[in-house]
Amino acid sequence: MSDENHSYNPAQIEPRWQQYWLERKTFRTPNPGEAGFDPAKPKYYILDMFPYPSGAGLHVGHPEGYTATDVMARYKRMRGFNVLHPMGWDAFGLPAEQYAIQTGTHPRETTAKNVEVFRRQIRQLGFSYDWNREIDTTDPAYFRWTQWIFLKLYEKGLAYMAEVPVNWCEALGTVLANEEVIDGKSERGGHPVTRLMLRQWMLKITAYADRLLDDLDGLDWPEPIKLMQRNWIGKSEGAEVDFELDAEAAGKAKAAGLDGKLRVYTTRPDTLYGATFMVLAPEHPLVRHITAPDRKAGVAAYAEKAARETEITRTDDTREKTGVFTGAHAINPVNGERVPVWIADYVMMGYGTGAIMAVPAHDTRDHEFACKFGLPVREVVSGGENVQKAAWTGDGILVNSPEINGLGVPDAKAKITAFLERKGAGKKAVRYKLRDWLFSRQRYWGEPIPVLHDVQTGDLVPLSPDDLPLTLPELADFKPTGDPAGPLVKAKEWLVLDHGGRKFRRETNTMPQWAGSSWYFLRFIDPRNDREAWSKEAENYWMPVDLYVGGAEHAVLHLLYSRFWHKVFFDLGLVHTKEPFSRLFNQGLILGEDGQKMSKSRGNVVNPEQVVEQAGADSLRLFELFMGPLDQMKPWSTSGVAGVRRFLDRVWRVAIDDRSGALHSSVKDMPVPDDLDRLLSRTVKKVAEDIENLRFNTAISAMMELVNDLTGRTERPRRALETLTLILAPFAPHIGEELWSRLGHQESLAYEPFPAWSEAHLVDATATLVVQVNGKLRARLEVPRGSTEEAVKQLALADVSVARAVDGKPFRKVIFVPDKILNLVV
Ligand code: ANZ
Repeated sequence: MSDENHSYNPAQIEPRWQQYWLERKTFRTPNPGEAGFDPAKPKYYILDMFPYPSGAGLHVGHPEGYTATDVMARYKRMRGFNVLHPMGWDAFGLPAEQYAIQTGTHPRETTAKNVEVFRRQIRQLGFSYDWNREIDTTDPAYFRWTQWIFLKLYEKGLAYMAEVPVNWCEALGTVLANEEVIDGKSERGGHPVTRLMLRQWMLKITAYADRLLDDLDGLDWPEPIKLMQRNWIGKSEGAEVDFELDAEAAGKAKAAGLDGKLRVYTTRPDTLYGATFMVLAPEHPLVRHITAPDRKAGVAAYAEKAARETEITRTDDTREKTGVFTGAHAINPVNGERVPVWIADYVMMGYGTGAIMAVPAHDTRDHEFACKFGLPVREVVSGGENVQKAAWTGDGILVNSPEINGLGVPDAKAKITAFLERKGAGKKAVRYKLRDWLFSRQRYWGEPIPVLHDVQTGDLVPLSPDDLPLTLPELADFKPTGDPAGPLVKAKEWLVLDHGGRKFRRETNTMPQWAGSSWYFLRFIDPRNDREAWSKEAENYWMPVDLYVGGAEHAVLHLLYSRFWHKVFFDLGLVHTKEPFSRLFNQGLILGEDGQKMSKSRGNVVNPEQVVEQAGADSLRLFELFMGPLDQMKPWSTSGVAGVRRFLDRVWRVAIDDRSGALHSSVKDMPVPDDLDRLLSRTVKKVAEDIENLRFNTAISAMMELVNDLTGRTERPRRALETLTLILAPFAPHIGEELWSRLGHQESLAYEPFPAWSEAHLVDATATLVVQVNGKLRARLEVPRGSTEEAVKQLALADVSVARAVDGKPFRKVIFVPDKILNLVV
């Protein structure tokens, strides 16, 4: 016998099984109608948020979600499902472009290289993706359909161009969507963002606001994500109220062709009697006309300053209130009171009507404003302590309000709104915070927008679907031009074209990063289709996604955009479900060993490749899930990895003799003893249920207990080891396949049925039986379940207190209820 070491060696077995799976296409998933497709099986579509292939490669946060979905995918295959489990690359994006600007390397090259690294790293972890379905959003064969979708949106009037206030990021040389601006800075890079009016492409997501809101109810999604979407859509119900301008201001407004009315939006029409002044957004079109001559300079200066501030700054409630009086007045429609009209930057032009009635007694911002400028505060809802000191925003009974005195807030709202409607001075209104989606970027590395501009007429002419894909022109210099045209204007030949005597200029803005990911889950179902984006048949079978796992940071970006597109597809008859993702799960962030967020600068980043080298992919996978509940934030731990590695060493040793490499001599073809059989049933059931509920850490603990038990045995029935191998395999598939083959199986275990458990085994083996003598409790006995009356009687009489009570007397009557009670009457 050689003294070669046959202990568990992942470095040897893991690459071999990865090769095996790839070569045999073990995880290839046929579509309906294709060879090998089994229509009798139910389907399960399980999706990861596909990564942006950054230059830094994979970090340990990626495999957390990917391992979770992989366990589920492998488990579902064993439970007899047709499983769709694909992977691809969300590869348009700023980093590759910025690298191109610095180095001149074409983003296509950088992207291809990064994809290469990601693919290798992901394959190294043994995920069971169907690599035949790999997609790349930057591939013309893919983005041709992204452009096709854009044409559909355009056709439906959902894509339009408009002069809009935008978030302009000087450092990035592009505009950004509201969702991409966080605290006044760009989401990527943290650069300052300013406001500018530009003509841009917009998508009419607001037309879907109600459906995006209502359909959240039916989704199995984490509540915090649903709440964030609800808040982002921000539906509010209230009233529009018209205040007449006083005669002088009204005259000036009318002379300028404007209405002599000041329309406000309020969610609290019940407080109308408490309106003591009005505030207009500084950009409000009335401002220029109604401002008194002696106030014009001050008002203009204030407006100019406000225009330069971002919306985020302006809505920051902690800032001290500022504003100026216009000199004009308006008339309150319910009491004829004359109130002053101010401008202030806390009123936004883009929300409601860009004007408010200020009720300082019941609105905190208005209260601060009134205090600062000495404006009156009038209580109209009782319940506050002293509204002169602080606004009362809660419920109460209406006071100082002749039409509605004595009513509660909801009744007062309804009554006053009806009153305004009768007077023709107002009506019910609904508002949303959601804005249309700014869809153009001044960038190179994105999907070209397939539209031409007629140079003479300025008309927009969409390309024909037959002209797609419209590919990117080659450029030598990717630098932003600093103007709204973007770098594509540099492609002189690509830019202009003559057609039928007309001269056209191509649209030079590209689509945002989010375009390709708004529909990729639909391409996965039919990725090589070159006649359509996806076939109806494939869509009917695979959609919706049954489980979607990814980070919570996409709550109001990708997860809202893709729901929007999906609803458009639904209206076009392209998909049969209203929602794309039935169940969503957010994995928690993995922190560095120091408990801090991983970052290059802190030097606490864990590289999965190194972990694989030291402990093996199966250990990495197990540890990713053993660390704690999937949805929680948790720190990395090197000793934790070593711990799960020791567990796998033990798994190996219960089956394999590590001196010879043969099956361990304790492994026997023998019936499974009763106690072990019960433990097996309990473990299998626990693991199955935990997987279904994404509670992987407790499933792993249960398997550890089973392995402890097996380690302590000198005889290990083959069936017990096979069961262990099969339930462990979804988590640690390499060691799973290796043991399975060493246990004598020729085929991969990927499609072996998941072990069954027996419910009968789950009930306790023993029962606690009560023994009475003449109705008096004398003993409690632990007996094997199903013990006979005779056996129980023997046991009972052996008990001292029972024997004493019976005292050798004959039984007059014996009452016996199996597993429950023995009553001896003497
Ligand atoms: C009078 C009032 C009295 C208000 C009161 C509130 C409390 P949501 O719920 O977010 O829709 N508002 C309206 N348009 C605005 C704008 N363009 N910029 C800033 N604020 C604006 O909030 C609607 C409320 O926000 C409206 O109701 C209005 O103030 C203010 F005791 O009107 B309210």
